[in-house]
Amino acid sequence: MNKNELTFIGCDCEYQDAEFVLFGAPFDGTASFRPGARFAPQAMRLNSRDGLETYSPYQDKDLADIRVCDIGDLQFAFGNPAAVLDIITQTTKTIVADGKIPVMIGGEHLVSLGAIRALAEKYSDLHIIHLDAHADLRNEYLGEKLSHATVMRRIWDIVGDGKIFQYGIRSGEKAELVWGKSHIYTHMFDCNDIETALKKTAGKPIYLSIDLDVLDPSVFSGTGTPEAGGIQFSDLIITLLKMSNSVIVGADINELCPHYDRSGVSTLVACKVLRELLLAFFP
Ligand SMILES: [Mn+2]
Repeated sequence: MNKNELTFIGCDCEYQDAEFVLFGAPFDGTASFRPGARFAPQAMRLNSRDGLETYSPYQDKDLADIRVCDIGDLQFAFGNPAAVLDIITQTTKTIVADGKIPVMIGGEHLVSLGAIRALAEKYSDLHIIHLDAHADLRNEYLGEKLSHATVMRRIWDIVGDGKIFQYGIRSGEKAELVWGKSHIYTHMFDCNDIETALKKTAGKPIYLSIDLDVLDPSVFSGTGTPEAGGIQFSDLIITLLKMSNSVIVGADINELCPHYDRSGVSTLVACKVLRELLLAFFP
């Protein structure tokens, strides 16, 4: 008999042996429209056990052959985004100091800021590749500087001009998109032209942040702020595979809200994206 331990499928390596460390950041405290992303990490673990193979036919690789330790969800006191971010930063620092690559399951998109704060401390030349329907470049949103709608602007505060490459963007206010033109690289509507980012980030440390609402709502409806006109699942996989030679030093996927898709398909889509992400960056 063994004790019951729920990890994402194939991610049950011991911590000291792991190359990747997976953790959940179940926070959705700044969600402005539909909350629920806090339920994503556990829903993904549970659904991955019965609904996902460890083997990827896209990459001919298997999660069983790579060393990933799922350390579970971080524990947050809700209601204080700054304190939540501190916990994510400290956890990420520990993982990085131990020579491992952090992979985070959100949560809402603000959680990316916590991980990037830690990685930018270690990598002064950190670049960001950001897949999303939303630009997330507002300086403040409803009076708040820390928000899912401001997260890329806060990340820009840290990394500065020319370091952020965003793809799939199809929503934002005019002012933030105009601001973006002189500070970051934005490719609207799809992930074609990812090669531009790959050329400019070649050999540089990259943090990859995937807001799953970059996918079309017909593929992925279980999210807080769905935006029509998104990319297909195959586009996302092709984009990940094109990045497989990049120096990825950390990654996250965020904004799955399992309860808005009663079919459960969105949760399984998120599971599959995570599997392909983990396998794409294993040498
Ligand atoms: Mn988004």
